[in-house]
Amino acid sequence: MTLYQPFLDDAIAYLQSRLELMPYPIPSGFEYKSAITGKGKNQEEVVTTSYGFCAPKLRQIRAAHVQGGKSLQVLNFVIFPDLNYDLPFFGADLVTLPGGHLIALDMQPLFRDDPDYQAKYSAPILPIFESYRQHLPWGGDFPEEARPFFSPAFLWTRPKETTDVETHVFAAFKDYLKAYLDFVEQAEPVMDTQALATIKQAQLRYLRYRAEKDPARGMFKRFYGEEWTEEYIHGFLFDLERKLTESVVS
Ligand code: DBV
Repeated sequence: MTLYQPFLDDAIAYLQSRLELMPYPIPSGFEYKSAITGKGKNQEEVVTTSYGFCAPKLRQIRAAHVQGGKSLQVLNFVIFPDLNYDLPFFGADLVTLPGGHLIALDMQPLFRDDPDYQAKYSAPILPIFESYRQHLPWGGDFPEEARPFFSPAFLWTRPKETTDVETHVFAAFKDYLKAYLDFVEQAEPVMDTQALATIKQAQLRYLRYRAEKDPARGMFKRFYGEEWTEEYIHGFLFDLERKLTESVVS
């Protein structure tokens, strides 16, 4: 059992208990990818597995799980709502590298600075956020340009101890996911043409930023090569632009 496997198992079981999950297609060759890294005694197999679902109101629920031994474990888990809902994105970036743990957990807003939007989708999360602050303090250095994509309830932390990940981070992950599904349950479709156009622009802004700045790009290129990596990023991890071009989503 690796560090983030329980997170993944719990999340999928929980989603299944509350939503009508259906499979989301994963391009062939991307469900499972393995490579050997390092030399001699330091050789290690790095395996990346992908998971994809959709559900009513949710265009894509997807996870990438990287397992490369004790000091390389990553779970990146994102939920992209349908374009006719004003729902935020659920975003979890759970990263363990030789340098330590790095945790990002948030309901990433479509409209960061809109007070009504904040009242609807950030304020209800603040009590959860506050309840973890003592054990999971602010993680410090953070790319300034990423700020517009995170809410005031952004849990960003670098736990020193693995037990903090197994306990507090796991609990926070479950609380955030539950709160997200509560939002989903309550969400009503947006009908207004102007509002729909604004949502689409916000989704594309987010998606382009994430695809362009994906912090895992370097790692994936080293393990699996450039071609595989770019196809994985644009064809699966952040695929909205492709899907719009194929006009599968309107
Ligand atoms: N991050 C991803 C995906 C990953 C992934 C799809 C599948 O978006 C992993 C894998 N994140 C990952 C790895 C690192 C980070 C770091 C491997 C370490 C990179 C390294 O140190 O080499 C939140 N993730 C980070 C960082 C941030 C985030 C802020 C620190 C990197 C830095 O300082 O530049 N999540 C990340 C982010 C957004 C988000 C920037 C933007 C909207 O949702």
